[in-house]
Amino acid sequence: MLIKTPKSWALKECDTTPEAVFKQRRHFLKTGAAALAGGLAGGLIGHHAFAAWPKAGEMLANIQKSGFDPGEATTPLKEVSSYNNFYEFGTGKDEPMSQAKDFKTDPWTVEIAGACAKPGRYDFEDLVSPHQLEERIYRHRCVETWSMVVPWVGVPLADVIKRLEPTSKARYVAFETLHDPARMPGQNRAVLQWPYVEGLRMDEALNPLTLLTVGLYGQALPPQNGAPLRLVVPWKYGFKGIKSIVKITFTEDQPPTSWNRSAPHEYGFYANVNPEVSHPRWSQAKERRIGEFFKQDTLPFNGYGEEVEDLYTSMDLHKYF
Ligand SMILES: Nc1nc2c(c(=O)[nH]1)N[C@H]1C(S)=C(S)[C@@H](COP(=O)(O)O)O[C@H]1N2
Ligand SMILES: [Mo]
Repeated sequence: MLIKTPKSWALKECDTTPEAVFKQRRHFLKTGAAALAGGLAGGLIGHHAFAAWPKAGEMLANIQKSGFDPGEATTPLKEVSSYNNFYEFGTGKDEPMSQAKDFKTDPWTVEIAGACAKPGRYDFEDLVSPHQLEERIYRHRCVETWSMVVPWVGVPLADVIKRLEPTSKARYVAFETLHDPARMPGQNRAVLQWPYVEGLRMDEALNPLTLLTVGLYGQALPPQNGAPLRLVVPWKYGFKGIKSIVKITFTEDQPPTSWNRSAPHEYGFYANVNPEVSHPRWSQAKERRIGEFFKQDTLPFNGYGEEVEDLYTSMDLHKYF
């Protein structure tokens, strides 16, 4: 499709064009066509923060430190990027690192659908770049009882959602991972129903802790950690943190989630970290921090109770696990 109208922000530039602006405009011309072709509403794109989005392992610019820090030792990048769950690239913890090594994430578009005023196909940078990138050090607790402490980089999901203007019918937000067995070899096996899907209730999605994540340790996400765009929901088990997102849908009904669909009595929709509710096959009372020998107590809501317990006051968390 031919693009005739330049973006509104591109018109606002003054006569001196610094190199960075020139580069980001060129980048827009390269990638913006897909977004417009998909029906992007005018005026939604902010300024790109980058001439080109950094590749995995390259440093991200303009990251603001945040107050989110549990004050615990962070897990070395080497561990965070070599001990992974990402079944699209194998079920072994060491497989995603090797199998996702050449995974291409540029260009990357995200389809926005459902009950909102700004549906369409967006270049992922256009979803993220207008917002301030933040570093947030979060505890990361897997349902299999290992844990890490990770300095993620991202933007509050709430900021992005607000710009997409969900309607009053939007009670949930559904997320979908790329489905492309040629690029994701694990999808040639039916270990899960593909694509991987996840969901949050709207108030969970809007909670300030929920981070739409593009990096870790100041760098663009390595493929095995969900490049270029993943979710991080620190008070929930790790499987809610869906990786390599290509679609976000605002829904009226609770969306299906991969692990709940696969084993409903083992994995609930909520998946809040809860030391009092055992997994049918193991206790959730303790966890092993990667790199440490002794187990430690698991905290309710993974230690984020103050921030999130109001979301669940009227709910029986044994029933809604
Ligand atoms: N698409 C997709 N997302 C996924 C998974 C997956 O298999 N596929 N695994 C989940 C699980 S079980 C966990 S614990 C976290 C692990 O994130 P990390 O590898 O960055 O630590 O990713 C989650 N996101
Ligand atoms: Mo997990």
